[in-house]
Amino acid sequence: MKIESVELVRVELPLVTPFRTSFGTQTRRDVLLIRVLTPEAEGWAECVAGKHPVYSSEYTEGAHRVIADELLPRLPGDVTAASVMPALSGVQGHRMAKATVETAVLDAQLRAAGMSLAHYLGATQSEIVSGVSVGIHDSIPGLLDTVGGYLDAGYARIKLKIEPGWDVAPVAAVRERFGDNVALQVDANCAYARSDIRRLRALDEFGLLLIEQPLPEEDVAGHAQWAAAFDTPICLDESVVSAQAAAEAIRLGACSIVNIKPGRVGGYLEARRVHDVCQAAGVPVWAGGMLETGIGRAANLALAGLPNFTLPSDISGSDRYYQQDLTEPFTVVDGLIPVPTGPGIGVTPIPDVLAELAVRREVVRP
Ligand code: SMG
Ligand code: MG
Repeated sequence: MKIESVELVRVELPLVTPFRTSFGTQTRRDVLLIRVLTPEAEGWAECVAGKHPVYSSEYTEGAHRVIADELLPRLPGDVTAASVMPALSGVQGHRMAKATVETAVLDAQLRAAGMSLAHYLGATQSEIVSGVSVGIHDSIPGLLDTVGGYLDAGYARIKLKIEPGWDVAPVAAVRERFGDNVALQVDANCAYARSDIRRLRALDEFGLLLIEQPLPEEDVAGHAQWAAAFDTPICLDESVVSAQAAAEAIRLGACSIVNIKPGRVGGYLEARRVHDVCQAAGVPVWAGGMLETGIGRAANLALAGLPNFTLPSDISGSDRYYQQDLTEPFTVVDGLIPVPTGPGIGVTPIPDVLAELAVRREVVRP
């Protein structure tokens, strides 16, 4: 395909409620979308970088500039999704930015071919089990109200964000109020040190599905120590930046479950390789989330349809984060969300909504 132009669109979206993690509190998203125009079709993608470089070193404004100034100029005149990453290999890091470019090209390519992303990736599941990520709260009663609301809304799994000082007590309170049958897991976003092991081992008595990324991103060996000491499975998120990183973490015994985020690993093609590596090793996976709008959510649903996605994913309904999504909203029914079936990612931004909410648009001609 020949790319005629690429539009970078920035959208400011308020969250329906503040989302607090061990990195801080988020009240809005600074979203970067890109739209690739080819003679055959257009392609859309969402960059998952946050407004500030706290989850990873990438952030929206930086991704915007690196895409416009460094990545798009390196694309070949005749491009396919498979040729994007090799063309960008001279740029170090910036996986979220690279993933955005690859996904938009892939979306255009699949729309032109009339094929869904789910079919292209090899999805075998037509709906996915929806979990919800619950931020750190100011009080236990407030947390219990929030969790109760999500259970009433039908979510099939609850993930509690934890940090030192907010870990065993909230888990104990949720178990006490809602019982042992609720599928429950925790995510520390790297907030602990190896020396916290004795304190956090108290979580073992609550029958959690998993403990996600307790230690820093680089501390794969520490995760291996913890995995050997805990009864609860250790799951990695931030540490798994590629299929190779996944293979090595598994080989070292650092995790027995992997959270797959396409932005973090540099795109859907690499995300599928992470899936395959884990599947071959007998390690189940689930799809992580980065508070995506419908554009990113749709693509994540396609990936989560692959056969080794056997645990509930962080793919919630649009209304978990946004009063007005950029696409037709995704809704959870009986704990499930359908995988889109239309060509490409299967959705596009609603033009009027995008026109109203876009705060900046830049057109680049490679
Ligand atoms: O999209 O529902 C979602 C967000 C799920 O908790 C979630 N994501 O580490 O897994 C994670 C976090 C990262 C985003 S907050 C910095
Ligand atoms: Mg996580």
